[in-house]
Amino acid sequence: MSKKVNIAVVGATGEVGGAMLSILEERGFPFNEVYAVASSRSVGKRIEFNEDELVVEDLASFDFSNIDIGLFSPGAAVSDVYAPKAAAAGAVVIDNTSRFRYEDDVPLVVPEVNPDDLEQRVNRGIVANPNCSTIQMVMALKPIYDAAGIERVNVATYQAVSGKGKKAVEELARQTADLLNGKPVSPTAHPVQIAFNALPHIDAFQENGYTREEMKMVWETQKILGDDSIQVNPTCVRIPVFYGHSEAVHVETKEKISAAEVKTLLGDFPGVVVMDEREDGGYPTAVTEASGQDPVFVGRIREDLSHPRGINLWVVSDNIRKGAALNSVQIAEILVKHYL
Ligand code: 3JN
Repeated sequence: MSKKVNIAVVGATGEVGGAMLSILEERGFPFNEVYAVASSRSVGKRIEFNEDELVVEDLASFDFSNIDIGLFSPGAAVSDVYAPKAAAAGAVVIDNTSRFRYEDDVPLVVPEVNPDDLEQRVNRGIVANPNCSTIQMVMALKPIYDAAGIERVNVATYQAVSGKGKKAVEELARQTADLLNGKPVSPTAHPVQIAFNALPHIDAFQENGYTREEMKMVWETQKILGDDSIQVNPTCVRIPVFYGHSEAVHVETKEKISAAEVKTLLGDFPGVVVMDEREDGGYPTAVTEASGQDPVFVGRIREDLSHPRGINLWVVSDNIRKGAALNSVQIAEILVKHYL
């Protein structure tokens, strides 16, 4: 990478924005200037970056004409207004919200899976970053899809509270402490008590009985793999874990594939680490493997007892890193290398 670019991180004070800044630094991203941008509430806050400090600037008045890449994670309603403005000013926006994901002329990209879709960034100047639960699942599905085809995916997620933002992280810590101290709790960030509990409810309920988080997994898996015939049946569950989503994924392939073949394919796939020993701790977990790390970890790879072409997987990854900030920075790296 020779060129150096100007980056604006929009939503810089949030969980994902903060991780975007750390990851730009960690990966030696070829930036010239980096700007921290957020809503007026956060203007003037200071964020440590690259042995210096960034002072948060106001999104409402920020001038994007000097920006090459906008890394956006401010919430869908804010992206709705500001991503097109930034694109019109000449920046390529990588948007981490659901606002543009389902629009036909906006590419939805996981760099290891469908990097060539980035060609379509020219349509609107916007690239969409998928939902965290989808990203880690398609990373595990892609090599299986290429080798054996996929008819159907049944998935149950076990999602960390950080997916819901900083207030949800704080609420889990506070509720846990309060309950252990015999104090009552009243939920605010989560719909019901999250500490010592599991909630089958992430994002809004839809008319078909699924939640929007579940439908995101359906729509996004089909779009990223470029195959509307793949059937996806998700149940998304919030659990009292801080960082790292886990998923029990059951795949029904078109052609028979053995667990051993799947293990080899996944082991060779970039960004995936197979951890699959049939012993205590011989599988990945959110706390012991995923949290703070880059890969998507896959374990418990086994053939389905109840289906002739079924494969079971346990897929774990840091929802803030590969599920959001890292995936966006990887997209930015490809843009710099091949397109800008
Ligand atoms: O809850 C999670 O674990 C992931 C949540 C993602 C999320 C939360 C609020 C709004 C999104 C997303 O990225 O899909 C959105 C949204 O942009 O719709």
